[in-house]
Amino acid sequence: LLEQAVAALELRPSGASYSGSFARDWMQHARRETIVKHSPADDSPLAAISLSSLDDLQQSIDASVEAFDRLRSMPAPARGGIVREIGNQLRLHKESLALLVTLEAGKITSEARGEVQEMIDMADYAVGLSRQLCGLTIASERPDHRLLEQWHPLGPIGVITAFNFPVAVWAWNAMLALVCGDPVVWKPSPITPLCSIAVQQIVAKVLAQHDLAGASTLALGGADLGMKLASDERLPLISATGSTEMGRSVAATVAMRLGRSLLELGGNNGLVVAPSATLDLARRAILFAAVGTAGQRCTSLRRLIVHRSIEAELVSSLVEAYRSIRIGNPWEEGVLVGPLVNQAAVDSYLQAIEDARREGGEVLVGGSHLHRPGNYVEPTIIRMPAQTSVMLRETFAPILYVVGYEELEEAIEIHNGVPQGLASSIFTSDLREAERFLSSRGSDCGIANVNIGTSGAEIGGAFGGEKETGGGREAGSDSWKAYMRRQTCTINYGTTLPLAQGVEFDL
Ligand code: UN1
Repeated sequence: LLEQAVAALELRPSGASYSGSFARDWMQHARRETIVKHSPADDSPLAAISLSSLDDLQQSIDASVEAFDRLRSMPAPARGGIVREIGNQLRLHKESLALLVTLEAGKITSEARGEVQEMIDMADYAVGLSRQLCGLTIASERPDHRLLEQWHPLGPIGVITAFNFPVAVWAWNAMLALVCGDPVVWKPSPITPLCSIAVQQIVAKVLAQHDLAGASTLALGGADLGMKLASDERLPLISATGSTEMGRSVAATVAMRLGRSLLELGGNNGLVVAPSATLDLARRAILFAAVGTAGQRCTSLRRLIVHRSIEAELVSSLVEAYRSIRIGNPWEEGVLVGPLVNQAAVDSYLQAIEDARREGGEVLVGGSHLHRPGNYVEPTIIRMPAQTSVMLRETFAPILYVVGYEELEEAIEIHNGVPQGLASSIFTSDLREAERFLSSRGSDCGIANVNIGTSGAEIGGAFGGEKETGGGREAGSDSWKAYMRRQTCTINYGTTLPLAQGVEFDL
């Protein structure tokens, strides 16, 4: 499978580079630190990867600064034309890219394809957007004056992404940044280097054809590289996706130089099931949200808050469904749950289960690490006596905690009673309950759904969350504004000079 993807994506060492140092041959740098990437599915070695040095990062940033001047001078729809070409290339390579996502991140085939589709969707969205980067014209209080705002490219953007969406989250940022006129310096998770190299190769080829090689550069490495990126004053915006801990240090570093950061950090998502819910629908939505991607989405469902009158029925149907889930090699047909990404993830899964038990939790199904090559664990449901401390933290694994409630007010209080605020859902057929959940006194999350699960958002909406999730918004709606600078302009086309607020200042 790897051979197939490597051949299609031209990842094999060749000694040739497309243009400049940005589509460099990642596997042939003896002087650089090399890591061997193993597949989470069966521990087999996938590739040896050279990491970028701090010097490499400097070169990338230098190149992006240089490319910025050319990119910002192009009309936005022309930039959209380039993004269209990138989107077409991604379409062409969809299967191979999905294969890499499966091999490297352990996603099942359908979800890996979905992730690549998310990139393609973002490209299409950005192409349309390139003709709609609109500013307002505002009524001026002065005669013969025009007041307006316009949006200009911001500058080179630093993009830090996580292993769990190794390519889609890059696209959320890069596709918008490029149509907005901003080059991208990408620091992906070192856990998924092949996915990022593949995408970079594809993008670099297209950009090189437009003499824009520096508009997309890649720096492969760990936190030291990320912090260096965050501290660079030439990057007016750092967009970072990952743990709350990572976000805190990135935000502090960027704030010290008064740069902007766009943060998409931990989620700890809850779903309320009310008595009037269609239980079969709820069961299926819960299954995908809690078990999909082996619980490693930032939108994964972690807390089920269910009305006591239907708790027994819903929970027993879930337990039954969990028992029949196929766990295994993510590329095998019929498998719904692939591996966790690494041993550390398995350890935190086991630790959370132990903590939950200590806090009075009862494991209803699952709870074990499967002892075979790869990092496989059983999807787990734990009934908790109340929302105890283990439920306040995000454990990136398929663990679903269940608590009961009597009144909707109580359910909302439990729901909002965690430090994170990304995605939320309610299942109900009661209009009042649904609207109450979506109201200003309802869910405190950036995403609030009715009768669908917490995960699997479309790219058309703005994606992100509140509180410890970091407040950033990416992908659709007006998220593009974060990648541009707003300029307010006042034009006097008269022959007098009236001052605002009626101030008089004449000799
Ligand atoms: C993430 O887990 O970092 O809404 C992003 C979803 C996906 C994106 C998740 N479209 O689940």
